Order: sequence, then C-alpha cells, then structure tokens
Amino acid sequence: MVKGAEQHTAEKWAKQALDRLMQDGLPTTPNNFSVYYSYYSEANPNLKMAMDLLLSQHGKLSREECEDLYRTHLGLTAEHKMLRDANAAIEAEITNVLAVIDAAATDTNKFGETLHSFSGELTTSISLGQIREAVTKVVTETRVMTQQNERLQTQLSQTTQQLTETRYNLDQVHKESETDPLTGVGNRKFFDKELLGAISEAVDNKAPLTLLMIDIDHFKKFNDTYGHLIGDQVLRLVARTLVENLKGRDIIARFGGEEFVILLPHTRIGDAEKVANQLRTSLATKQIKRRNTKETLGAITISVGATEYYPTEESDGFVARADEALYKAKQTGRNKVIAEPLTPEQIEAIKTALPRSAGDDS
Ligand code: GH3
Ligand code: MG
Ligand code: MG
Repeated sequence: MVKGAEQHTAEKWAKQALDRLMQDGLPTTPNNFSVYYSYYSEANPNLKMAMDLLLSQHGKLSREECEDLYRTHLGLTAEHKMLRDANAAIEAEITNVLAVIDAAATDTNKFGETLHSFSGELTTSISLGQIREAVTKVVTETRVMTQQNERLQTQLSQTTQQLTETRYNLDQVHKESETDPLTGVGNRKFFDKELLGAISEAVDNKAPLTLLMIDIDHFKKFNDTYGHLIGDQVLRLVARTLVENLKGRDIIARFGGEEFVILLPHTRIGDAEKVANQLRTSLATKQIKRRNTKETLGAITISVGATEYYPTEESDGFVARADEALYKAKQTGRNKVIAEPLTPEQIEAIKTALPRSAGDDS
C-alpha cells in the first residue's frame, strides 16, 4: 500500500520520539511518548519551548520533568476540548429552545387575535352560516395551537435529555481527568486536591490524618527482566490490592511511576502503621504469574513511609516527611514500613514557621 506523505511524517516523528525516549533512558509509557511525539511534531509550541529549555539545561529529561510536561501541556488537552464541546452543545440547545419559545409566542398572539375577532364576529353576525364559519376557524386555530404546544413540549424534553447527557459527559471527563488510566486509581492531580481537602477536614475536626507513601521495591529490575507490559500488569495488581485492603473514606492515588499514596483520615500513625503492614504482607504473599504460561515470576514487595499531619503545617512538608520515611525504609532493607512521628523539634519548627492557629485556613 502506498503511504501518504502525512503518514510518513507521522511515522518519522514517532520513530524520533521513541529513539530519543530510549536514549534518554525513560520508560516508553504512552504519556512519555506523547510528550516526545509532540516535541518532534511541534504540534504544541509551549511544550516545545519548555522542553527545549530543559534539554538545554541537562541534555535530557528526567522522569519527573517528562511527567510535568505531560501534565502541564498535554494532560488537560482532552478535558479542555470536551469542556469546549459541552459549552457549544449547551449554547446550541439554549438557542433551539429560545427559537421554539419565540415561535410559540408568535402563534399564541395569532391565536389571541383569532379569538378576539371571533368574539367580535359573534356579537355582530347573525346568520348560522357565518357562525359555523367562525367556529371552524377557531377549531382550526386551536388545533394548530395544540400542535405547536406539543412540539414545544417534545423540544423541551429533548433539550432536557440533551442537557442531562452533556452533564453526564462532563462528569465523566472530570472523573477521567483525575484518574490514572493504567491502574484506575486517582492520579496526582486527584491526590493534590484530596490532600488539601483532607488537611482542612483534619484541622476543622481536630482529627488525626496519616499519609502513606508507597514504592514498589526493585521495580526497575522487574521491568528489565520481564518487560514493561508485565510491569504494567503488576502496577495494576498493586493498585487493586491496595484498594481491596482500604476502607471507604481512605484516599488512594498513583503518585507517579511505581509510587502510590494513601491518605488515612481519622487515623493515628500507630494504626496507620498496622494498615500499612497489612497492605505490605497482603501483597508480598501474592505470587505473580504470567497469564498465558502460568510461569511464577516471584513476589512483589513494597516499602512504605508513614507520617501524621501536624495541624497548621504546609502540605508539602507533610508529603516530604512521608517521602523521607519511605527513603529510610528503602535504606534499611525494603519490604518494610517506617513510621516517622514528628520530633518535638519538628513540631516547634512548624509552629515557628507558621504562627497561624489550627483551624485558621486563611
Ligand atoms: P527501589 O526499590 O529503590 O524503589 O528500586 P526501583 O527499581 O523500584 O526504583 P527506580 O526508581 O530505580 O525505578 C522505578 C522503575 O519503575 C523504573 C521504571 O521502569 C518503572 N516504571 C515507572 N512507571 C512505570 C509504568 O507506568 N509502567 C512500568 N511497567 N514501569 C514503570
Ligand atoms: Mg520510585
Ligand atoms: Mg521502586
């Protein structure tokens, strides 16, 4: 088959993107690929500029930089497009309804005039023939009016249905924009939003809030040994295992790559540590098998850092502390949970840095 020039160019960009991704040592995930593809196709000038700048600094992108570029320049594109379409659909529906209402108003006026002239005719006419003619006219007009009303009703119910659908689509888009497509749990955007919500809830209710930062152990080796597709399956399995072991109010998200975060509202660090250990053992006892050959690929373990929120501290510090705990878990052997309570000095530092009182969220 002869290929069109467009297809050739697209293939060229795809190849450039893939080669460069591998050269830069980045996983060939769809998101990373989209970033590099957009870069070579120059379809998104802002992304191109931002990426050129990063490349001029380090010669290549880090995983985080690539994720950032995706989130900033590509992640929302689909959402924006859907929002624009939804807006247009709503506007078109409103225009339709207004037109129908206008037409109905004109017909109502006409109907009023007919009735008016009919009553005039009744007072003046005397012959039976004239009365019959006048009544026939009114009956015809009434029929037209009834049909017009029925049309209006149908149109309005179609519009209601259309608007309900549009609203449903918008809800779906919103949900998708906060969902990690691979694992189905919330994404980083979802987490950032939920984190702020959970913090204000904890502050308002003077309730404890604990954060678990979870990272799969030696996942790179797993990918290198069995390939990315099996790696992806493992990521799904990990997410599913975490979700199955959590309670309804707990919040889980994929923080990035092979890292997950869990917010445990109304949970002290001691209890959170127990939850984390349950998650860890529940995963460690699962044997990973190749789907087709049933070959056993061994077990997957996770390391977890846990920390409790201290009222009035900034969310970044809270997350960073969980990350430090996770780092310690990695440094001291992996497949373990490290709970990092605040030291009295840290509490003092938080108080000094942020003089506002708990409950003040201004
Ligand atoms: P550690 O125990 O220190 O965490 O080692 P690690 O190998 O898990 O950590 P490292 O940060 O070196 O590697 C993380 C790996 O996670 C690298 C990358 O290939 C893999 N990864 C990240 N995102 C995805 C993904 O979406 N799919 C797959 N299959 N792998 C991913
Ligand atoms: Mg990691
Ligand atoms: Mg890891």
